[in-house]
Amino acid sequence: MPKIVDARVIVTCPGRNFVTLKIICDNGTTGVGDATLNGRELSVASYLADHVVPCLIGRDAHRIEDIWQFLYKGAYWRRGPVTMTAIAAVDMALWDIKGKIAGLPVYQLLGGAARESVMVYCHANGATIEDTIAAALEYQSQGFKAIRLQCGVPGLASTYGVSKDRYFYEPADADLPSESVWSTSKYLRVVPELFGAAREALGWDVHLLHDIHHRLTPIEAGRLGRDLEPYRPFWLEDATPAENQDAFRLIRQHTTSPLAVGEVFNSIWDAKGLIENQLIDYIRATVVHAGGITHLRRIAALADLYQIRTGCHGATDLSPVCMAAALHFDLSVPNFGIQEYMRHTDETDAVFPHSYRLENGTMHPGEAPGLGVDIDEELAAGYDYKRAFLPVNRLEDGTLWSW
Ligand code: GCO
Ligand code: MG
Repeated sequence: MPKIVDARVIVTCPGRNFVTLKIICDNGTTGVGDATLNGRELSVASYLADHVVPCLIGRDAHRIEDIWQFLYKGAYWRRGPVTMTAIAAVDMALWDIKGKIAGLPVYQLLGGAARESVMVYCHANGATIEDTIAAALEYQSQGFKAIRLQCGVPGLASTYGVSKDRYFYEPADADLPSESVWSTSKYLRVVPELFGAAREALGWDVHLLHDIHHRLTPIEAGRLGRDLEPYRPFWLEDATPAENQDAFRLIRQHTTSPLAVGEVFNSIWDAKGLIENQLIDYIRATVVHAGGITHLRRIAALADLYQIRTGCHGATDLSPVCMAAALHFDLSVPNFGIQEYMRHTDETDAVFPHSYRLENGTMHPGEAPGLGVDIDEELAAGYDYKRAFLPVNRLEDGTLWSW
């Protein structure tokens, strides 16, 4: 058996913070797992180093399921983003090790390719509708088959999804949380206009997506969904906060626009009601925040019973290690829908050399054994952790709102 003899938690900031777990076996095989929780990075690093790593030493690295159950049930305190991100990092690293020992890419261990490659969506955003459409046209000409559209809201200084940089989107931008101002009524006017202009400019052969980012009430989301129906959106994401899964019933009663939820979910229990009651169409949970490949497969299997498809979160705060793991999962899962793609900076890509590739709007994890991604520890050591918070949101009268 490959015995775990060491595990290191590596914190690095090549443009943004990433936490990586590297597990080392007695036969020299190593595996990596992403443990990044945006804005709360050091809590996962401590959870791993202080409470998980000591329990891993001496274990058989092949026993992925048993180690998962040990860390989940054995902690007594179940679930939560910090715990589940830490478990995910261990799980990813163990799949990486198993693949390397087998001499196979992880997707082969998960049942093999269920498709040739996976469709991704990219991000077109701009301060105005015109800027957003111009960016979308550029992505369409590069071969992307699915594009997320976000634009500035007239009358608001800034809004979610619109970056200062044309190519890189980084919301965790301040040493203490910056504050944005939000107006639902102003926002609800601009989105149908954006989608109308987009269909005119881009035609009907490209999928168009939009992220509401938890800001509407259920009835407001029902209204927006209905207003967008003529433009056939691929999905509306995070229409309303999902702590109350029943809230989505109200949205469903008012619109046939497809709904996607779950990037902040960390276990199957967050999604169970939404899935079993068919209140959503796409589940956005991903490897790093939902307990690793092992647990995400369980969520996908439940979703498959209800014709709900996957749409894994893939923003820049998910490291290339998570991206690699997500692509192995995507390629092999029967009910794959779409994968989010946001480019990492060159500095990040250099710290995490990888075999996955992007071509013509689709991605493939590559054929390297394991996950096909590594961390260059020497390079990583040159980038010190930098505290960075996500923004908070307030209504125009100062009331704190979901960001
Ligand atoms: C998305 C997400 C991100 C999140 C970010 C928070 O759909 O990609 O909403 O933009 O805001 O991942 O850390
Ligand atoms: Mg989102």
